[in-house]
Amino acid sequence: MIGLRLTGFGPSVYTRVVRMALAEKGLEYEFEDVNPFSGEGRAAMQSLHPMSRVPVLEHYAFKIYETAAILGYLDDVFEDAQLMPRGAKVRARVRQVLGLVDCYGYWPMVRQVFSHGVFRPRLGEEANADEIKQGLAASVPVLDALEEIAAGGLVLNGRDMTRADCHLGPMIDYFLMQSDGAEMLAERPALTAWFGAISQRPAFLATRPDLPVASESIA
Ligand SMILES: N[C@@H](CCC(=O)N[C@@H](CS)C(=O)NCC(=O)O)C(=O)O
Repeated sequence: MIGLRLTGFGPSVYTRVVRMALAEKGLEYEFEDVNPFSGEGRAAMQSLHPMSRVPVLEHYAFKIYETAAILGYLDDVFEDAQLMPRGAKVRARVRQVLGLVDCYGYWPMVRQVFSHGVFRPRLGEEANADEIKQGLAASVPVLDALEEIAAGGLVLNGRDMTRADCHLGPMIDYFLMQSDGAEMLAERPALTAWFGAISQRPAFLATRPDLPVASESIA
């Protein structure tokens, strides 16, 4: 036992980011599944996270939240299979991708396009077509920025696994489940090649959430 406990939510992309990093590093951990979108889950998360968000990592008595900080902690404590490469430029690119994803990518790609275009309909919940439209429009400059970075070859190259791959992979996986999202990715060759490579990795496949299938809809 190495004292790692992750509190997260099955379908959550940020939870999967951490799970991918743990899998890439070959680390075992206990998993506590809490739905932060439910009243009960929010209440349960309050003692762990001031905003009742997931994921939260505990390492014995040390608790850390914010996904980028969690990945950094894992690399610092468990030095094998580093997800932060050496070299000023490549490290800057890794951090740039994390910033882009957190500040500009997560909301439109996941909370607008995926949630309203895929997840809510599968759950039989109400979805809003305007959210999808706005999310797709807001995703364009984010995808363009990521395409330029991927084409540069330092990170998102499908060869060297980094924190940037873990952070972005789960979000693109969800974004592609919406048909317009898939078309938008197909128009960007460097990102398409990158995603083709990382989506074959055992850590990516082993952490893929079990989403409700359309026929299971409760609508
Ligand atoms: N900045 C946080 C974001 C975490 C986050 O937004 N997690 C989502 C699930 S993917 C969540 O807990 N959402 C609950 C809510 O919005 O109330 C991080 O990097 O960990």
